[in-house]
Amino acid sequence: MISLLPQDGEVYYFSDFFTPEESIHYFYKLLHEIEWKQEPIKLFGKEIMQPRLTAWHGDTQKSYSYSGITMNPFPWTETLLNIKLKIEAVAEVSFTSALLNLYRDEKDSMGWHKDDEKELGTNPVIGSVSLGATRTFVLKHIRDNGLKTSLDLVNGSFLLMKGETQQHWLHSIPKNSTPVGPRINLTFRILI
Ligand SMILES: O=C(O)CCC(=O)C(=O)O
Ligand SMILES: [Mn+2]
Repeated sequence: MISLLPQDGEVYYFSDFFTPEESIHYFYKLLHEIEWKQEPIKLFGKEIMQPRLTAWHGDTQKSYSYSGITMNPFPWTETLLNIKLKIEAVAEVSFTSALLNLYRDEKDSMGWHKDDEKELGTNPVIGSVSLGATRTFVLKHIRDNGLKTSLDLVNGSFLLMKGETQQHWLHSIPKNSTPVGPRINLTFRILI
């Protein structure tokens, strides 16, 4: 496997991880069975609504703080457990929870951040599944100005971030310049 990052972390991309049939099935299953909500976040002391819908599922009763909000997990669904089993075989870890994101259209996005909450420990392994519309994922190095890489996350793909990635790189899903349909992203994590 070849990392997409030149230094300071490891990112691996599997474009055809799920078949198109599986991906469409999972997409509609999750679209309907998940209680999607638009949650507020604190930005520079002000509460604003997140530019996407989210949900938090996992096998722990511990709550999790994310971008200034605390999320209480819903239990795993059968769909999420099936997906989790399949990615764990490649990631070689056991995930304890997942943050679910629904980008309704091209205007929904996720700003620059690292997944470095203390509940994730040092050098977390993060497994990210993409279903539905293709969106661009951008990574930029924190110190090395201009060190940037981007890739299109397609339907049925799996992205694995590990090593020191969350210490040295920020990532984001920018708004899309052209109209796109909905996309579901699942980021599996390990809460310690
Ligand atoms: O939608 C994506 O691919 C990224 C999601 C993400 O970075 C996150 O949930 O922390
Ligand atoms: Mn993230």
